[in-house]
Amino acid sequence: MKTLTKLAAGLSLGAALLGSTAAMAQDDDVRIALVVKSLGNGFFEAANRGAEEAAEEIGNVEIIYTGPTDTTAEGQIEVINSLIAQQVDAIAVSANDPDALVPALKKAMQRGITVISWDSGVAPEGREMHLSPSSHELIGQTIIKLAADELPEGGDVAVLSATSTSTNQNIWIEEMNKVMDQYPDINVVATVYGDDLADKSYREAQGLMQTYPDLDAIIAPTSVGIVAAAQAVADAGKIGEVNVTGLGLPSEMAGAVESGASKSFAIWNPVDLGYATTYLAYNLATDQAEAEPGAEVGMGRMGSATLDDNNEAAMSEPFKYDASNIDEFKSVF
Ligand code: RAM
Repeated sequence: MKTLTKLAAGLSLGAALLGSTAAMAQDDDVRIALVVKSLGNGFFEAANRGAEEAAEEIGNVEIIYTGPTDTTAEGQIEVINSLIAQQVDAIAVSANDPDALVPALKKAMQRGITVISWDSGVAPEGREMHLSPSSHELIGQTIIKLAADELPEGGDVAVLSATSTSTNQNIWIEEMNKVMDQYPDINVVATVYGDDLADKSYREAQGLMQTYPDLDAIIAPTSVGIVAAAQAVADAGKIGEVNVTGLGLPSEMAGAVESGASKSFAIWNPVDLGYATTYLAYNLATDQAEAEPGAEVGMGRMGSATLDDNNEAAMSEPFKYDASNIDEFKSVF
């Protein structure tokens, strides 16, 4: 009897689930999952604001903002598998690793889910297209120039990156290294990884200052690392000795600019990036565009992305922030 009741309960639950799936399938909302490197990162939260703005503009889009709690590929694979099970229409991922996500993303594409990467890319076989915030070369050149401009006599600089497998940071550092011959008096003494975790980034910055007592600058091409490094410099009493620069959000870096721990840094608009990504995912998922070399895919108020031979496009240029303009932007993103 008990078993029968359980069975009946199970059946009606099954029917309810089926019912709700059917209801969802009838729903014509396009469900776009914005998979971020990790939750709790202000950069991605700003991108999500842009995604929501695009969703509202388009009308029939639901944004599922999701990601692991730490910046691992394993965490993202779990998230992607659950999105496949939920039969979302599109996955737009900022990857913690260019290769590790490919099998899960291929599975998603085989099930008819549109897959794109943005911010931090996945290998071409794991996505239909990739949207970079800006040209890789330009970002690499920008981060070293920001440091070098404050060191007219030259000096020692170190890089505090995100994770060692992060696609975007690795490309930017590679591009930076390509132009180091333009800065013969600047030495890059080390590259360390704070994994986009505030506490680990802080400890790595402390470690750099201990190992290299004459360090002149820390370049952190990550919005998490740059804030942590500026805090470590301030706490070590090294404001004026070690300049922290790289990529950060004006809202999170205003204190560091005010204290002098950071003379300047750069970033593109993360709200626009999330907005543009949402339009791309929507246009591909609804077959209004196809991801192929030369294609122009609409990005709403951001114009359109023209895909290169690798189905990649870049959004805009990084913008420099310092004491002259930080107040104006700190409330924007
Ligand atoms: C962190 C992330 C992100 C990167 C920014 C600049 O938030 O690593 O991928 O684009 O920094």
